[in-house]
Amino acid sequence: MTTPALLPLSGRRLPPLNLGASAFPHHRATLRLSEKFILLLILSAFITLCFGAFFFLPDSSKHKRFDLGLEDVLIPHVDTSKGGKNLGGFLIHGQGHDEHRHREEEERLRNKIRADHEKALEEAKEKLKKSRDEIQAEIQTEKNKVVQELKKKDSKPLPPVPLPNLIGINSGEPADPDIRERRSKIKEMMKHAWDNYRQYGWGHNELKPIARKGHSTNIFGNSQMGATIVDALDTLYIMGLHDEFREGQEWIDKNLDFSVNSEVSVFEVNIRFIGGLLAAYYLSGQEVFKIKAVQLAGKLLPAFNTPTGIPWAMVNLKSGVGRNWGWASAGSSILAEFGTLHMEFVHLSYLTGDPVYYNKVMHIRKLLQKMDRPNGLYPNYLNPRTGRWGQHHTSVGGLGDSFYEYLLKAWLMSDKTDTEARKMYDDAIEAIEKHLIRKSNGGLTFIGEWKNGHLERKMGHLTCFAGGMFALGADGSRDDKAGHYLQLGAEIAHTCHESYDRTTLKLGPEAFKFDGGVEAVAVRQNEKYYILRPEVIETYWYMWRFTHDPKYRQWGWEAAQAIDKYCRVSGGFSGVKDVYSSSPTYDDVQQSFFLAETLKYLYLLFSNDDLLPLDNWVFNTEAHPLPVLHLANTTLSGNPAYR
Ligand code: DMJ
Repeated sequence: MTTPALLPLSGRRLPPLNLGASAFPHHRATLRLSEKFILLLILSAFITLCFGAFFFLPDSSKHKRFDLGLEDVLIPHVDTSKGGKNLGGFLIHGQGHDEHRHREEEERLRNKIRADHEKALEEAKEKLKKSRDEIQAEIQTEKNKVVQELKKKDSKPLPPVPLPNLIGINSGEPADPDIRERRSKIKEMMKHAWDNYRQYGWGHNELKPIARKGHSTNIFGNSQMGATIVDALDTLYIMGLHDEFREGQEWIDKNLDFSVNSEVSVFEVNIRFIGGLLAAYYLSGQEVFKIKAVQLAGKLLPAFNTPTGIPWAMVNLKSGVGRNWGWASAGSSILAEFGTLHMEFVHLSYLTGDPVYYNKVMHIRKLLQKMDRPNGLYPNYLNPRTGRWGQHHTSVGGLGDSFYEYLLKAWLMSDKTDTEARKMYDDAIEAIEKHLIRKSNGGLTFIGEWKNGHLERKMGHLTCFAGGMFALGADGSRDDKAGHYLQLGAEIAHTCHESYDRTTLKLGPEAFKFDGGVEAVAVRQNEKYYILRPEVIETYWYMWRFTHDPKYRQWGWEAAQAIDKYCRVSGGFSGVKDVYSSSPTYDDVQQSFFLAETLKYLYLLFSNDDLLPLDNWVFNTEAHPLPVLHLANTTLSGNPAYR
């Protein structure tokens, strides 16, 4: 707008109107502007008049507009021949015009409303004739439609990322016919576990193989997220069970939905679901797995909204509200839970180009680095509000285990460039060896737990994974102690084998003691169970890969036979309550980690080393293989280790 200079407000007087522009050529532009100003005044007076007329229309006219609907009166039109007033292309009818037409119009509308009501009544009557189930099914269909719409919105394409070199994803057939036969047997066991889950527990998290129905535990909240499907996918893939893999993929594509009002364990969902989906993505290249993993990760992020950034143990997937386990020391988060996110979160940042995941786990690492550590050990409990340790319990088994595992694996996964993680691992292992590892009177090396100021001479089944970890970390160890750590791995493998061998069923108990004349045997009744856990077989497999000592295959085969003999039922595989009893009772749960880990490690034990070679793949704590990221030419935002 050019008018301000012409307005009196500017303090300048308007020049006199000059009709002959040529008389004062230097005023030509000003005079034209003055004319425009007058025209503008006339036009605005006219518009004001028209608006006045519009607002002062008689009331009855307004009522008609209400009755008939605005569009019936404001009709785009320019024809004023019937007495209407033309305002900017809209024709407004005056009072008294077309009374007859209005009445007809009203009548038509009333009839339409009546007909609509009758139709709605008819439909309601029809609905009432339907059964409760039919009505619920219809409601569900509507809900599904809404969910599908939301899913479409969520499924934004992710940026293309160069895939790491994926080596050895479908070979490994051993030449030895005996080993081949053992491998086939493991595959058959997988098929039995899967087929029964497929038949009786499909879509549920786990299976009750005796009751032949779905099962779940509090780690999955009250959700039905098909944990077994997601956890089993990569095992199916490497075993060449492609039809089953596709079934799983289809279920995930159509049904796996994370907008559920359910409070889940952040750790379990990360290692089983995100780890499982990422591994399935890398192995198969199917985008759906990557998309689901990223969607799910987004649902876990609110768990990090604590005063320290140490995440809550649980988060409600819908509301994002987090909290800790009631049993954890003074409202603490658990070391093995918040310390077992690194691998998956780094891969998420790599695949999405979004540093948010990477930043969350690096923040945890930095915070832990700054803390005092009693005897150089990391206690199991840390309060996410205060940033202080809870009870000074330390364990390489439950509550602590996979934190140490992920320090080592962060280094391996970064193509050995994340030296900060390696240093933290080396420091921690030195402290563990000094304070927690002992030899029993009978010469068995065991890893105890630090509790209430003394060493408890008890080892958990969970702790047996450490044999494999020591062997995996041998190469690259400080002061070139590779031989020492491989030996330590072998000793732990031996002790854990003893814990199996000293039972009636040749299956390991949940925890075993080295005290009061007892060696590698469970004493308490509530520690005698075996729930299809993988840790001992996991260690056999790592030891086999690094030593090729045939005893590890032999020990693995003993365990596989014992599982097939004592845990197999017609509806799948079940845990047993007492490994020292010749007539054990079942716990009636087929754990999802049996398919993800136990059977996968057994299968790998009887495969050649070129199936998922350890130079190229790092297994997360749920045995989901993730490729080593060779990021020499790429960067992962903000990670100095990857520059
Ligand atoms: C698995 O879910 C994982 O290995 C986890 O780290 C702890 N152990 C269970 C199976 O025993």
